[in-house]
Amino acid sequence: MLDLAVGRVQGSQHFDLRPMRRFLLASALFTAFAAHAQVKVDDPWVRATVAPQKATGAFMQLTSTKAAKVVAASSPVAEMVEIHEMKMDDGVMKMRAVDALALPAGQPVALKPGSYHVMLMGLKAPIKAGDTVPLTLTVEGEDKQRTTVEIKAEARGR
Ligand SMILES: [Cu+2]
Repeated sequence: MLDLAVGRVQGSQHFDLRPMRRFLLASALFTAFAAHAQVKVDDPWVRATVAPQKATGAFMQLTSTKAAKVVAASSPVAEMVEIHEMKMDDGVMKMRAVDALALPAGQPVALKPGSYHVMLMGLKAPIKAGDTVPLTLTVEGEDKQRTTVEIKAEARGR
């Protein structure tokens, strides 16, 4: 994204803009990109499944440059995708869907087995170890601006 912005600013020099206009264009682009939270995704993976299992979890570590939250998730391999939380409740491990997953600025948030995860439900086919599973997360910043994060998660055996 940043490379694209730099390319566009350099490309504008072909139009022979006066220096002031060129400066304004560069500032406008910088502001546009700075307004969005940038989210880094580390080690995304999905637990492989065997038929007739219709659901599985996706795990990763997310670090956002600015305070933001994950408000939605989707994947072409599943009919429904939710953000889930696992918690002990009366000695029983239970999971439930959450509306949003908070990403504090600069702090890594782990989605891992036994904790937060992306739940893939209504799988269209079993997910084999080694498969690549595309996931899209929708992230909302404090300014309510939404961006999407495209992820390629590797399927791993249990
Ligand atoms: Cu779940």
